Amino acid sequence: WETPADCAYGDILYQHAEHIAKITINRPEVRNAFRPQTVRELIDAFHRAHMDPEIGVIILTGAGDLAFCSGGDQRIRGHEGYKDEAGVEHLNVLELQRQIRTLPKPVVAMVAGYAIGGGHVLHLICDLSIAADNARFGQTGPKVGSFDGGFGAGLMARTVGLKKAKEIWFLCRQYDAQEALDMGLVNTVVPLAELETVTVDWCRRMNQLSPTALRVLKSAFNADTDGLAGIQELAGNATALFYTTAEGQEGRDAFVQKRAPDFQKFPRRP
Ligand code: 2NE
Repeated sequence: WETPADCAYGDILYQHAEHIAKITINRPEVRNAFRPQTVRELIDAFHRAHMDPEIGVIILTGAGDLAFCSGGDQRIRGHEGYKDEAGVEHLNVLELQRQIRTLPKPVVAMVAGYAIGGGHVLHLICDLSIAADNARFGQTGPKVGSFDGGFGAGLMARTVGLKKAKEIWFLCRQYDAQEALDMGLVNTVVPLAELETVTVDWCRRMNQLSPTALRVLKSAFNADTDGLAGIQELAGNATALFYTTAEGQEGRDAFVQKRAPDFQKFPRRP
């Protein structure tokens, strides 16, 4: 993995290799809990990977073997959110969730150890989750006076079914990697020592495939759940593809050349 020279983060690491970006939450002393700064940096790093035409797939992970992410840093939880350096309170992880969900490249959660609370929702939001055999999953919200009633509840129910999603939130149990696999919460479970090799192998496979097909499919999977915003995402892909056609370009050219467009030459397909 290589770190770009202009990449100086405090709470995370950004690395890339072979058209894959790896974004690592780097706060192992608190099981990779996030604070507003962590989330700000994650948003910046995901934006970087999104905009980089050399990157096809993104891995999200946590530093060390003990945790993927343990959610919001409870030590700096204030009155109505997580306090930043200036004392402003945030729930900016919700913005990060939407970003991961809508950016048009596959995002893979590489999970060793705990994915708990808001950290559990982060892996849920990722397109694929690869779990090490030491991974443990669960929500703690009702135990620590919190909840995620957005994707944390709705997407969870779509992923594991309504009864199981309610169990996860209402009992605040932890589930091991095999249980997570059995309920469809992760895609595969691998020995801890093979976690990165397998994850990179999956990323390489996706990078062999059509980026446009993956892009449109990702937005298609969001479309019904996300309502008009989901349709906008899917339709944006249709617009971008239409722009590449002679028919789309005829409208632009006619405007620029100050003439009437000639759409008669284009077929009315059945
Ligand atoms: C993650 C877990 C299960 C790990 O347990 P264990 O036994 O392996 O480690 P330990 O000793 O609990 O934790 C190690 C150190 O990390 C800190 C601990 O306080 C401890 O610090 P020291 O005692 O060594 O100083 N630590 C761990 N998680 C932390 C956290 N989230 N914030 C601050 N410090 C943390 C176990 O540690 C655990 O259950 N952690 C708490 C999980 C949790 O409740 N997360 C918040 C859920 S709410 C949320 O994330 C959220 C939301 O619901 C809605 C919006 C946004 C966020």
